[in-house]
Amino acid sequence: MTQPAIRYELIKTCKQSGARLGIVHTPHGSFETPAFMPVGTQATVKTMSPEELKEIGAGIILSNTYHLWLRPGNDIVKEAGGLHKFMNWDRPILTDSGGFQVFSLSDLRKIKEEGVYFRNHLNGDKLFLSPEKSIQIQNDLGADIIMAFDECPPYPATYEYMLESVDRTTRWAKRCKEAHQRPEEQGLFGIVQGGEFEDLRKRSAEALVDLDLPGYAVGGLSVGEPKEVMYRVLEFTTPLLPVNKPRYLMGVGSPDALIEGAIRGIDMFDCVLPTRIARNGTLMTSQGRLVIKNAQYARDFGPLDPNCDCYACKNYSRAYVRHLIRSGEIFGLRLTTYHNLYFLLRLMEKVRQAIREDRLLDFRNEFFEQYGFNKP
Ligand code: PRF
Ligand code: ZN
Repeated sequence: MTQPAIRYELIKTCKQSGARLGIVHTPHGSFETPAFMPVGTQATVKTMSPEELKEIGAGIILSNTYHLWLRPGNDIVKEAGGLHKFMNWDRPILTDSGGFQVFSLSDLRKIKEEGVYFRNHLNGDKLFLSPEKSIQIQNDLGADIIMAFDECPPYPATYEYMLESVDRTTRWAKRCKEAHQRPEEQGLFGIVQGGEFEDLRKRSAEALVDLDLPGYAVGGLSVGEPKEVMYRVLEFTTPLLPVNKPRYLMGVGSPDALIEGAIRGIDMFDCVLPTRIARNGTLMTSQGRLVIKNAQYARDFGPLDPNCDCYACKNYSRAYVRHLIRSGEIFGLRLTTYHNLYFLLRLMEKVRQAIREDRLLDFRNEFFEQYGFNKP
């Protein structure tokens, strides 16, 4: 009897909120949940070495099927011995299926039952991606967790369109499961769609749960809807998912949404937000967002965040980092990225500690007070 690639261990549920403390076990080791996954689209988390990612406590990172398929090509990554060896990262990796990237990066796309026809966003070539093709690429890349090929419709979408789309995504998920060649080494997660519609989320979740996949994602959120809509969808969607499997909220990474997602039973998150805003000079700090280019920091010789003990905050001032970012210096991008990821990974540690102590709602209220958010 072979072991499944992915196993979720539920440690405890927060008595105050219902949030879950757990451990996800993978062929490349385990990570604690709720977890934030830094995004390494091109097999690198921009500006960060794998050693630095380990130093700040990243337990798992995400990469993208679509980008690595186009460049350098999944055949080359496979020849290198897989994504872990190729990029020198020996902890867990999750790859997104390419569905979402096709929808966000490529215009002129045509969705058909067999898959999606579109143009390469780099050179305009005609391309086709299908459930079978996405899984074959993800089998070549060799991540610990791979994602079903889904459609992420825009917000808002009509009920009629969403119904058609949800059923297609379900049929695609079945094809993904059938195409998957390495279920003992890679866990295939299903993606629940259905937009803001409760009955469609239920229809999607029930059909995917029937496939008995090792984990489930909630997709189609953080696509422009108000935060309150996202929270409400999570409230009626996570109870539809198995308690003994991890739940992943795709593309969400703002501090408030990470906490609210954990409160609603989410275990995994990913987002380019911390790394992307870092590169345009926006810092996530204990007092809220800070735009380092602003003139008010020109003579501020204090740390980026007075409540942070990361490498950047311990050694460099706001005035210096402001200068680096304004001058387009690469070291500035490294420092702001390092700090933002450190900030979010520490936040997730605090969330896990608060669950351990049955006080996640209290923690949410204290954090929002400091960060300057309004409670939903
Ligand atoms: N599907 C996939 N990837 C995603 C999403 C989705 O719905 C989202 C939605 N925020 C982010 N990334 N496959
Ligand atoms: Zn810092």
